[in-house]
Order: sequence, then C-alpha cells, then structure tokens
Amino acid sequence: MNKKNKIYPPIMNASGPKSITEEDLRDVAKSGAGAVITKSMSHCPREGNKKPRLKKRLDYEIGSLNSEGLPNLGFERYKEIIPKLKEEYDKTIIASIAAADCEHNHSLKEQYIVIAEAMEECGADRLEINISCPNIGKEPIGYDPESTFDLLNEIDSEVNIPVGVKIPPYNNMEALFYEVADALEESGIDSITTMNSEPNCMDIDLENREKVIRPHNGYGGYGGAGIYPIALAEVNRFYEYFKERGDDIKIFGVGGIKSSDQAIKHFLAGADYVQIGTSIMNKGTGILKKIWKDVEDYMEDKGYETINDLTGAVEESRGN
Ligand code: RRO
Repeated sequence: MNKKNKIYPPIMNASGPKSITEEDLRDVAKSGAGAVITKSMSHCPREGNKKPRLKKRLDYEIGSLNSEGLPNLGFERYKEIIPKLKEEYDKTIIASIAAADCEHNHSLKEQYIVIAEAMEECGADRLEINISCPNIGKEPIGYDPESTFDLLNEIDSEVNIPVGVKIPPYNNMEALFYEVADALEESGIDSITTMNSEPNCMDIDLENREKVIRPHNGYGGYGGAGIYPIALAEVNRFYEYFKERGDDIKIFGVGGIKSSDQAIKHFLAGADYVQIGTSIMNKGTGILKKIWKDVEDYMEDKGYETINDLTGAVEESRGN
C-alpha cells in the first residue's frame, strides 16, 4: 500500500537503547534525529529478564551484548506519551511493536494488531513491527516466511500509516533469505529495518570467569561495531533484491554505526535511512547531529545533492 512518509534528516535512534521511558524518548526528540522510535512495546508492561542482562561495552569496544527480554511500559502508556511528543516536537514518531506471552487471551497476532491500531489512533506516523527479538525464548517470526507474510499482510491492511518490519540477520541462510524477501515483498509493507542484533552470542568476564549476562545461559543479541559488516551485507542484499524486482521498499540500515564513515557505507549499500543503537547507548544522542553533519560534508565534497543519490551507489570491486 502506498502510504508514504518522508523522514529528514534520515538518521535516528534504533529501537532498544534510550527508547523505553518518556524521558528517553524526549531526549531523542530533542536531538538531531529526524525521527524518534520507541522501544518495542508489548500488550502488557514488562520488566524484562533478570540482571545482569546488558553489557554495554564488550572488550576492545567491539559492541554490546544484551538479553533485555523486552522491558517496556506496555502499549497503553505509549499511547499517552506519543501525542505529547507529537505536539511538542516536529518529529516523525515510529512505534515499534512486539508481542510476548502475558496475562490475557490475545494470540500474538491479535496483540500486534491491537497495538498497531492503537498506535495509529494516537498519532504515530509509522510502525516498525519487530519480528526478530532474539531474547524472548521463541524462534523469531522473522525466520518463518509464511507467518511473516500472514502477520505483515494483515497489519498492513488494518492501518493507514506506513508499516515497516524489523528483521533478523539471514547472513548464512541463503534459501531462507529469498523466501523471506518474497514474503516481505508480497505483504505490502513500506519498509524493512535490517538488522536486529546477531542472536546467540556470548562473552566472558576474564577476572571472575563468568558469562557477562545471566539470562538464556549467557547467550544474547550482539549489537554495535562488530556486526557492522554483517549488517552492511544484509542491507545490500535486500537493496539489490528489491531493485531487481522494481519494488519501492525502503530500507532502514542498522548495525555498528559509530561515525559518519559507517553511516555513509550503509547509505552506499542501499539504506534510505540509518538507525543507531549501541553508540547512542554509550555516547548519548548528541552523536546523531555530529554524524549527520559529517555525512552532509561528505556529500558536498563528493558532489551528491540528495541522500537518494547516495543510496545504493556502491559499485562492484574493480580489483584495484
Ligand atoms: O529487549 C530485548 O531483549 C531485545 C529486543 Br525486543 C530486540 O528486538 N533486540 C534485542 O537485541 N534485544
């Protein structure tokens, strides 16, 4: 469905760090972000997994590890916060939606739909449907092409705002990549956000010989610097796939962006927008303005007039 909404500047926080509380969201809204995205919200409020569940800086600054377990205020609370943000800041608001077992009778699909409708009603400009959380105990929907199609197609037909989806990495799953890409294309969605954290990763504290996080036997989602080459390839693979088929599905690139260099590479690989998670968590929302300024300087220097000219401009290696 064609329900366009342009975001400028095309840089924002990633759902997760700095996006749970009203204060977090105001902090992003006041920054250089072109859009504000919420932490994925569920039907019921959730406390999340037992701590320690987050290691913000892994050794050698190679990224972060988390098994947060979807802590959030529950959709009813975001329904109150979003209209305030809309009124006070001139920013696109993206509601990230997930589903998890809680004390009521809705199926996971019903939860997504109830929340999606509530978000449209309260003025969210876009949705990002999270089907890739690595930390709530079940195989993410994003690894099942049929359920992915079914869920997204239904949500897209229920709301009149653009529907995006946040997907997991498919880096070593060639056949699944094509099945999911087909499902996404056929579902009618507006955009994809690639990628969520790399699932089932681990680190050890050498001093006390303990795993650094506690839930799920110490395995969690890896984000930040080290996933950047994986994310870049995911962005590029989807970009090329959609381009070849003539699809206008927009791409939000996320994974390992620390400075303008990585942001520019995400755009060159095919991203229309970029999101930043781990670096915002570690350095604050002020980095958004700085990164975007450096991207603009690069564009001016290289003679790119708009970000559209940069998106997907990477060329094959000439072997130099
Ligand atoms: O809250 C989390 O554990 C979490 C989520 Br919902 C997600 O989508 N990705 C992630 O790395 N952590």
